[in-house]
Amino acid sequence: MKTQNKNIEDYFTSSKPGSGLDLSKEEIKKSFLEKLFYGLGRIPTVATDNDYYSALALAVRDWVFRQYVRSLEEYAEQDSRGVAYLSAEYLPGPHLGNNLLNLSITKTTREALADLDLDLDKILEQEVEPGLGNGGLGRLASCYLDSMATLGVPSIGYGIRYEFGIFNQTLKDGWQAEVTDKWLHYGNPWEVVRPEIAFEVKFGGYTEHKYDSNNKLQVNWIPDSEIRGTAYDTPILGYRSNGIIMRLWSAEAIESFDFAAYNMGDYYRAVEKKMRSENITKVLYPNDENLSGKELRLKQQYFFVSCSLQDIIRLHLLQGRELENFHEKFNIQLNDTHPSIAVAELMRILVDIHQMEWDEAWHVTRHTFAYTNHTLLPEALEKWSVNLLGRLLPRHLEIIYEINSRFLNELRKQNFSTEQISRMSLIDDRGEPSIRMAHLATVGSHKVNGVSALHSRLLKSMVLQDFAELWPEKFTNVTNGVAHRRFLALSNPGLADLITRKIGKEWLTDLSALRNLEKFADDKSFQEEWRNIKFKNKERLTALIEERTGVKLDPSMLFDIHVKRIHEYKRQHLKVLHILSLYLRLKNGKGKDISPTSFIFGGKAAPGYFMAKRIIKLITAVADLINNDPEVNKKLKVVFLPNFSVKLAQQVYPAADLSEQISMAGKEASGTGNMKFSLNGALTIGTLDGANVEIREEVGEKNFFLFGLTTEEVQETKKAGYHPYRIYEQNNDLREVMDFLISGKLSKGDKELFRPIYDNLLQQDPYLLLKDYQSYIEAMDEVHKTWKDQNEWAKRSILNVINMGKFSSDRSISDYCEDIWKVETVKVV
Ligand code: B1N
Repeated sequence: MKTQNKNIEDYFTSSKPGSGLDLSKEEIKKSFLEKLFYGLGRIPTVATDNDYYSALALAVRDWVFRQYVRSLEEYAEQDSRGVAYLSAEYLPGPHLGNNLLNLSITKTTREALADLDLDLDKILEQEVEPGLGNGGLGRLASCYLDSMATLGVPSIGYGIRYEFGIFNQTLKDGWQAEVTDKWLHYGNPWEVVRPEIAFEVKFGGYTEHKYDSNNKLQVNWIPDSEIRGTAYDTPILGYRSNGIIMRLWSAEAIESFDFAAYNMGDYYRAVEKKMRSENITKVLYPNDENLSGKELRLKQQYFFVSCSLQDIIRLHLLQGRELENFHEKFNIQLNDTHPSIAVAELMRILVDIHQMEWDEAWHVTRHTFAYTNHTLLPEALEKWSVNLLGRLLPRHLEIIYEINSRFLNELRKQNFSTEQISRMSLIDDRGEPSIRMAHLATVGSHKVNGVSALHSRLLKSMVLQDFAELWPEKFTNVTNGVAHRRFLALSNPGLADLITRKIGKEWLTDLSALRNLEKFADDKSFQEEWRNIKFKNKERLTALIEERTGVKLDPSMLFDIHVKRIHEYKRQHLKVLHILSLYLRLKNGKGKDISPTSFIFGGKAAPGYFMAKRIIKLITAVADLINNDPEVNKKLKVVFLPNFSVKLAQQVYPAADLSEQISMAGKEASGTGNMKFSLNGALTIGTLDGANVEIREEVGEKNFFLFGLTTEEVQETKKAGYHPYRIYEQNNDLREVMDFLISGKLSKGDKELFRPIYDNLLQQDPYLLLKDYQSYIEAMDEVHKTWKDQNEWAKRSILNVINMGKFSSDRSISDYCEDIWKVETVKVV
């Protein structure tokens, strides 16, 4: 089929496809029924809810692709510079509701289905979300795809199609139990497999070095295995606009059978080889910020990087371009160091395969990549042992050594000290030699950014200090943002509706337009409407929590919510200490000032993280104690909501009164939950960590409950020699709370169950819970006092929401476009 000089629309003679926006009820009904009958071969008498979901999803996918195809044409015409976003994780959340919103057909679809006696909400409920990420980092990648689509950034998101995503969390006797995720079990109507977009990826073996007839060194990599990666495309639609593709790679064996073995009758051995290759994309590593250093993880990283780079180069060459100007046409953003082997892989492709001179290839490479750092935690900084990397990727190891030797020579020329040179080297040879992936990513990129103002500052003064001194212009900040259409328009329809009634729809594409609500902040009737919406959201969450856990909350209580991955630095256990202090106050008859509160926790612990799992057990033990004690359970309720996910998050944030953002200062790179809570009208209690600092600046000091040490004070405290035991000795309330942990009252007399937490806090307390305890308690008392004035609370809630403009991922993506990618957006409507 010839497409040159012809618009896609010209192929449709009878009816033009137009856009997928604003479809009529009849069009929706017709497409839905066609998909149900002819797409799935189902009639209503036998159709299940999942059939209805699939039929609607398939119909919607057509309209989404329609928008995507129109964008493609536009992008091709403009010949614009493109972006490839490389991320080992994505957490898109359910697609259906968001796509309906972006096509502006939610209401019409609801009516179309009602005509057929079907309920849209029930159908939406069917969708199983792709849990292809651990937490904030994966969700951020999905927020960014949403904004890149909306703003019209010619882009593609590359990643891994894990067959099993993040485990499902259940509770057994109050402990986390992991259940395998099976998101593909009922099929996935959103993706399209592209068997013709498939690449081969090599592993292992050795290299041969030879000089060719021109005396040029030729390196040949002879691998010992090869695996094929096939593309699965999911269209991601922007708001009433463009679409882009999330392209995930799935591994398969090149030959389905090992024929030699098969012919000899060893059928099982033949199939085993196939299974081994397909292992690569089987399962997501469920660790966040604590890396496993496992061989399979490195294989996953290289596998998806290699497929993605081959694909990007294919696209570049397809357009008749030369590789010499690859970097002028493509930006590749590295989402943390997980895809950073790409630096060596691009060098290999340019030098070994396309015969480019090293210096030129290095110029292209360094101008192609940009690197986003997401963490300063030492245990999360990726390092691969030289031994392992050399065994799996022998040629890449040589290339990394070459990059390093040239880089260190530069430093020597510039008179860097031996100490500095060994600190900056890509190879850490203290102990078992390993590659510092953050250094590789930094050296191989033209820009390096942190994810909040504070984090970017700390990145420059700590982890990458030497590099920041060498290349100050390379370092920049892009504060994270969130997809406000998903996390406000879609998940909080009541609030979205009120906002739109007052100020129109502008905020959907420009979140800073929320400032137009300022004049209503003091308006009593507006405050009342605001409060009613929150109350309804809390009623809905209450029903969900009762259904899932059996615990019945009271929606008139303060909903104090702590949801995020369970990690010691995030200090869920500090929240527990506070709850126990309230409990003891009530028990001692000193609780009259306490505002009735429901404490809601959620979040997964890495399956091998001992302390995190014990913290979950502690929360559920405290919940059991308090919820079953009639002396306190009118004032306090505690619940752990299992299996926190994007889908659940969309129901949790809109129901929150108070957002817990209580990490030890200097540890949370940004946080994005903090933004989603504020966007939905929760007030924050938090430390000066990550993006909390900027949230507080935007919403105003008065509308944010601050406590705790600053990053600098944390550093000083540690430097001076920290002795948590002394704080314990001096603070009577704290001592009572701590001793309660090992009293056996939380654990049917078992005094040892929580001793690991107790001992850790009294002996090391690496995240300074005891040091921040008193300040946290005082800030919480202030929260309870403020809650008693419901008008004041509503006013502060309104001021939170209307000042969230900065935290839309649209703003973040605009920053990336201007500061890092230098791309212009191409809007298609
Ligand atoms: O990335 C988020 C930030 O908002 C959070 O503050 C930060 O903690 C989070 C290894 C990570 N940093 N590092 C990870 C995830 C998976 C993995 O295997 C590390 N996640 C973050 C978005 O910037």
